[in-house]
Amino acid sequence: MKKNFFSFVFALVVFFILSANVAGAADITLTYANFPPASTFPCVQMERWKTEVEKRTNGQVAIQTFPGGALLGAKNMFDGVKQGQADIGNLCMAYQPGVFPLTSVLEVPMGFSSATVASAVLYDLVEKFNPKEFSKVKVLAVFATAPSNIISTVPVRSLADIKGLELRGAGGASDVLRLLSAIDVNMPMSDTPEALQKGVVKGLLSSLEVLQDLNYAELCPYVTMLNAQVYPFAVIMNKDKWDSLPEDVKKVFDDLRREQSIWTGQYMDRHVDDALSWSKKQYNLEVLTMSEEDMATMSKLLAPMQEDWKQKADKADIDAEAVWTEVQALKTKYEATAP
Ligand code: DTR
Repeated sequence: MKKNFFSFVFALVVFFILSANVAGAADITLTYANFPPASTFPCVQMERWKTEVEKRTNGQVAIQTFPGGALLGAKNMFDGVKQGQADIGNLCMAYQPGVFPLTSVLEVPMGFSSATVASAVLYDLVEKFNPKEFSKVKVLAVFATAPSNIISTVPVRSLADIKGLELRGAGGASDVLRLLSAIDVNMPMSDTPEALQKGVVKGLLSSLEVLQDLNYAELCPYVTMLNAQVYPFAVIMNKDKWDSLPEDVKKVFDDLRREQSIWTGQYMDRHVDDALSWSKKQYNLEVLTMSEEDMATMSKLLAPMQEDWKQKADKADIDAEAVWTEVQALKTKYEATAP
């Protein structure tokens, strides 16, 4: 009898110690999937968001991050999050042409000066138009890369050099490559290191921070400045999971939306500069430009992309003219007063 009593007291003490520990741990754990390696900007922004969320919720929320496609890959990110295979995911709109008819407007080359400006424009655009393409998910952040340039294993000094060259792109970048008569090889960034290594492609059209983050500078001694389109990204959350969150947690996420979007653009811009300096020092990277005449010809060759986007948007029941006008107004505003 006495022994039973002591066992009971002991069990009670263990129970209280364990409950105290559990109370100290997070109440809510959310999974966050990302497709490229941890060194790249989509994952850097993911870790920054995780840190901020855990801090601002005083540890009530824990974020478990999965870089490198460990939970969801580039092309099944959107569906995977909608179906709840991950609570949160980071996707690149260019990897699923036709699925994001409104926000793909950013994939039309329009001379953005930076990722910061493009990200601010994209954020305001999503706020204003609340695109139908995201109606089944909660949007936690949107941002864009810096404008794309050619990173290559062979020197590209002119439009003639681009002709017939196998270059990798996705979405709007693929259209750019096709219109410039390159051989467009379409794939997500996560498949590109292998394609470059095997010589399947001679280069890619991308923002330049990957020279360092994916060590492309080792294989590619040349960059050609085109200042072409940007790639839009979104961080999305499963709708049911979002609906299940307590109000105070929702507020933390909502308060972070614009801040995180702009933070990512600013991080990217700084990092493009750093990666260029690093690549020049480490691998003697050569930065090439094309003649003014070729740049003017390029603008003419790419001009149809605007009309093409409008036609596709119209078909998706979007007021393309209104969206286009708004994008241009926002671009003018933010180019003048970078956030
Ligand atoms: N440039 C796009 C998007 C992109 C730019 N940097 C990274 C790093 C990791 C993943 C994607 C991207 C692209 O070429 O896919």
